[in-house]
Amino acid sequence: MTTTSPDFDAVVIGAGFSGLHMLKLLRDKLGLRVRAYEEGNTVGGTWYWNRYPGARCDSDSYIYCFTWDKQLLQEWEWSERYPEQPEILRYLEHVADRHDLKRDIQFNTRVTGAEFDEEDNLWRVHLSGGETVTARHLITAVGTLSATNLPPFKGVERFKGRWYHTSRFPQTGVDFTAKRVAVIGTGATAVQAIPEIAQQAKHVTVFQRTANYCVPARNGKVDPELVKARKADYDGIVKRIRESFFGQEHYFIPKSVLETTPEEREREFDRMWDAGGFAFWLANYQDMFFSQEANDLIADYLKRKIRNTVKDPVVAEKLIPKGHPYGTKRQPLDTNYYETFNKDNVLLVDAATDGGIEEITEKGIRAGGKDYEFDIIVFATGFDAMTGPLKALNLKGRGGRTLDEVWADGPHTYLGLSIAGFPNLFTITGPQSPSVLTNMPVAIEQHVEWISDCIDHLRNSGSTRIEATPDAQEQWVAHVNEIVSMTLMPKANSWYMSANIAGKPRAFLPYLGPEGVGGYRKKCDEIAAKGYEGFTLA
Ligand code: N01
Repeated sequence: MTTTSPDFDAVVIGAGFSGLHMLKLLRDKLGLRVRAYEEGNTVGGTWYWNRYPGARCDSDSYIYCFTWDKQLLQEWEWSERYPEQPEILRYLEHVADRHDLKRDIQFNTRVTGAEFDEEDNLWRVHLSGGETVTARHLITAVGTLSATNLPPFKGVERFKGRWYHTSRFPQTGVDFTAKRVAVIGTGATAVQAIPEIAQQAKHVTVFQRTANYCVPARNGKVDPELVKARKADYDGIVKRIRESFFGQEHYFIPKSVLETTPEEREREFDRMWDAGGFAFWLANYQDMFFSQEANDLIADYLKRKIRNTVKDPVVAEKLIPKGHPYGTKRQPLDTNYYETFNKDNVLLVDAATDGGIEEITEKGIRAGGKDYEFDIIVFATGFDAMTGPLKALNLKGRGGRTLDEVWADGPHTYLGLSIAGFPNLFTITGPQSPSVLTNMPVAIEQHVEWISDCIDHLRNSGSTRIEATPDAQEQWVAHVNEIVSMTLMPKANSWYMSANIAGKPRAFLPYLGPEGVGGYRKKCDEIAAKGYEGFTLA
């Protein structure tokens, strides 16, 4: 083994929330030589790419931000409870400028491949410009929902109008005025976009494959007194969200819904419904995710809400989810979603009752044997979640093994941040970590801090290599799967279960630990304290 000095101590891939924070810690805290590569022309990641109408965060803004810049927590003023994409992008630009991060980020540069050099213990990283750089550590900050899923609909190339995927909207926006628009999909993205598009367009047709349970976001200005109180309590807030289950100030009702009277639970449901946001999903009765009977009671309330809101009973029935328990798919937050289907210019085409999409034609879409004509088609068809962005990097670990090979039956990771056979690689919010089941910045900060501490430890102990052991990894995979099998989550054909992509092996992608991201943090800290148990250091 030689000890060739790499170009960089670390290469970070991506300049969204996670890449910016990783760069900051490694460069400014550890004093390392770090370079970040970013495909976009500026920082932002998810918030750079997702520019569709209505794009905004679904977590409350006071906790959807970095907590490591305490002064910025005091200074920054969010305009709303759930700010829109441009505002979040402005925030990330501000963070990058304030900490002078851009000088170490190379924009408009995609990582096209990387292989681990076993001789020199470093990664050779290939860039879209043709350059190759070397780094001791390779850290992926590529996001969890960044590999666009454009299903292989027959005939897309024939369509004479314009089409867009929500995750790749043009920077100049799209003018829907006087246009006949199709939206394919009814996930969290479509639920945000459809009401906005319907306000502009001449006509909107929504193609629904699976109906979703939506709850109101209740966006708006936040009471200045509450803003003030939160700013005064940030130390407490940060401690609470870090130790919490979901990285939010939401806590389950410590009771079975089956033990409540109809009046009592109706009161609680109304309270959560009125509060808006994720309360209904993440602060409901504790057996909601475990007992079908409990779940049915909660789902019934939401079904009533849909029937009460949507005027046409036939449309309402189409919008009522049939095949999966409530909460087992990501909760979409809505602003006038159900109300939008009361508009004269909105039509719902439901795969189950009207027939699914057969093909894209020159003039529009054929579904259920019927032709629909459009000027614009919007694909709100989601992502190849979690494993997709990592596989797209074309990484080669020891022996030239690829992620396609080692993940042929679904992801295998240790703690969701390391992969056996891929030394010196860290995956921020990787598969089998809490990631998407939390308020993302909380999960990101936990991973970034842990990785930074780990690299510091390696440096101090003179190690040039760290790798998860296959045993520790397989125990982690078994643990992830055991926990989720105790819940109702596997009953849904969700992207959490890898079920949204044809041919993707069915596997639960995130980690739903018994104590959520708070418990996971403790577990990761214990592993570090035991000298990085489950890893080999050399
Ligand atoms: O994607 P999705 P998304 N034919 O996969 C349908 C996050 N997010 O972009 O349910 C017909 O949820 C698909 O149907 P089905 C959030 O974590 C965050 O909406 O698979 N339809 C579904 O209706 C979210 O969960 C925020 O049967 C097809 C839709 O397309 C994640 O991003 C805001 C199809 C895709 O829904 C992804 O949400 C928005 C096909 N072949 C989103 N393929 C924030 O708060 C797919 N569909 C920051």
